[in-house]
Amino acid sequence: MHDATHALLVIDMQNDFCPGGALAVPEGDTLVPSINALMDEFRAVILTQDWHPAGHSSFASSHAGKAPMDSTEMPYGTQILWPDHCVQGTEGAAFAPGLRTDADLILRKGFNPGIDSYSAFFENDHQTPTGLEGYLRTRGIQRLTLVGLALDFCVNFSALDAARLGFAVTVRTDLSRAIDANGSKEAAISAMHKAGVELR
Ligand code: VGL
Ligand code: ZN
Repeated sequence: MHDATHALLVIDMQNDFCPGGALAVPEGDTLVPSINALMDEFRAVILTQDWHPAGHSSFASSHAGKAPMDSTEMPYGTQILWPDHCVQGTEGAAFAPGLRTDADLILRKGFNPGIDSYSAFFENDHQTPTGLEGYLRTRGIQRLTLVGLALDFCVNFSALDAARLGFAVTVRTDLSRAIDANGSKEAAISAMHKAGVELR
């Protein structure tokens, strides 16, 4: 059992990121039993949920002439355009079947129509906070273990922000899977490594 300063952050284990979902990550669903078991080892467990309004600006369908996996320039930088996914209240946004949801906190992100939020800490402008940092600090949490989906997007951005904020960060790559668009998996692993994230 880890002590109370060490939290488990379970990123975006939702139907749309599992096989059969709108933005399926290969083998995403296979992580559920091991993540459930890992929750027993932590006194603090936080789940995140990608939670977009219909017509969100990260959806290709919101941009004339664009297809999923195209990019567009947003005021905050380049944005990959995704298939419609994790629309608030839909089955696709629900947690993967069997995932334990007896967590301390369920943090939703990506709800602002004009900006995406891969990270559990900041939206994609790297400035607008989600509030998670304050939640963790006021609970005295200093170390984080991250698992979930997707390794090269939401896990990666969350881990990089957490490391930058001064948390000690471990990513369990065995309990995460990547979308792997255009080499994004290797790029994410090297970025996390460079940032001092422990990868195991
Ligand atoms: C994610 C792409 C778009 C993720 C969320 O959870 O990694 N990726 N929205
Ligand atoms: Zn999303």
